[in-house]
Amino acid sequence: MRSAPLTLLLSAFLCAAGCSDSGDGDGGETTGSGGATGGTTTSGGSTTGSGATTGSGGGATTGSGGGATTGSGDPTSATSGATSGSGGGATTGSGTGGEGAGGSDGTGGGASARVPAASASTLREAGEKANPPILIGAAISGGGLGNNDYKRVAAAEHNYVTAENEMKWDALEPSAGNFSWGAADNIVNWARQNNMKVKGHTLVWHSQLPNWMSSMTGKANVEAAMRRHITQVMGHFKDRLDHWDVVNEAVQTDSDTGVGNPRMRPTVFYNQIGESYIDLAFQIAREQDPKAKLYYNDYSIDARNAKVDFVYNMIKGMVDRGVPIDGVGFQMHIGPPNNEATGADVAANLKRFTDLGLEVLISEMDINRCGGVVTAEEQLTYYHDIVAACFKEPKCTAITFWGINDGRSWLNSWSGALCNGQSSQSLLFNDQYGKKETYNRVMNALLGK
Ligand code: 9MR
Repeated sequence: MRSAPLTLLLSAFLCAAGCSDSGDGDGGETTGSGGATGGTTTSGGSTTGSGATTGSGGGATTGSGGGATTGSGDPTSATSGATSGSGGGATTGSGTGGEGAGGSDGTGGGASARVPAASASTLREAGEKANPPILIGAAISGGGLGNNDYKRVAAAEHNYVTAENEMKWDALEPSAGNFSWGAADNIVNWARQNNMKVKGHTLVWHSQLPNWMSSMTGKANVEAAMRRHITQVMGHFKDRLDHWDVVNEAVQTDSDTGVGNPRMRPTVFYNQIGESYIDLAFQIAREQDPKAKLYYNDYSIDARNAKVDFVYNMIKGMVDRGVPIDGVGFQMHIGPPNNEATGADVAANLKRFTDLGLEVLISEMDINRCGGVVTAEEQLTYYHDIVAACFKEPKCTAITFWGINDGRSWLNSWSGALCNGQSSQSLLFNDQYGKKETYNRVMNALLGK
């Protein structure tokens, strides 16, 4: 693992993970905005919240899921009845696929190891035939869905979708109390037509937060606005989504590589409510859906560093207090501007969190080649070993890649990623939607090779 150059550290510090979306000219994609210091998106609206509901915390406990079933091994069907309770989980399996024990979005129950499929012709098939199954996801953009090749590859290879930008606060509630569902509905409906499960991303985050919200003052106002947003958004998608990133990137360090002075990020939520905003967000989400999987999601908690230690203590505190959290998403943005992690690093980190009784997910994986920080050979090794680390852990329930093809990667156009307009070469498919060697390494890992 190489250390990040000073320029990288500086630029990373100035812009927390993710500032811009490259797209490739199809239009229709949200441009990024906002960084660690708060959103810069334009939107009107009042600065005070309104329309709050009252209510008390949910307080549901976590529960280890699992429990699904025999049958097709299709995670989208296996998940539907298996969100709570314990148990489930195969300890062995034939590896021929289709047995489906354990449930794809359960934690694998008592499974001690995941058994790979004997063969598969797509990533999705490899995930569905594994025992227990594992969801194979991609970040999907509205612009991408305007391209037939993109749609074909996305649906053939994945069974899990995260909207890249369309379900963020600025997209869904651009002005106070006024919600805009169209772009998000398009992605969710397309996913469901293709038997893909969707994870809502993301309910509470400092970035891509409209100005009316990021500039709000007063604890009661911010609590009320947060409650309204979570309630309305989860309510709108209630019959279609039961996975949610509830709080995203609540912790920061001096470098976006996860090194130096870990601390709570000073967002409008933290500044006005205090650290308890995180518990509150999960409690509100649990009130909306007693069965949904509720996740905390963050970047640069993949390597062994100060940030993951801090996040571990934060999450352990939540579990100890009975806060209704089901799992933790490791974004897995490897290379500039974020951390570099080996398979062994990732395995060790996943284990710490599963030992708390939680699921873990790889939630936004890409490996950036820009700036010469990660070599071609290192990238292939990381792709294989990191995916294998998740696959081998039955409580690692999903692996999502942050995009489909290199040309559309968010990394290409963000200065912190050192690409200067060049391709980040960070994903599994090239610009003609052909499979790259990175794809082969991921497939090998999913087949236990
Ligand atoms: O890929 C997203 C990009 O198009 C946006 O401009 C950017 C804005 O912050 O957000 C990107 O996605 C981020 C995700 O929502 C949260 N984790 C970091 C991701 C990459 O920046």
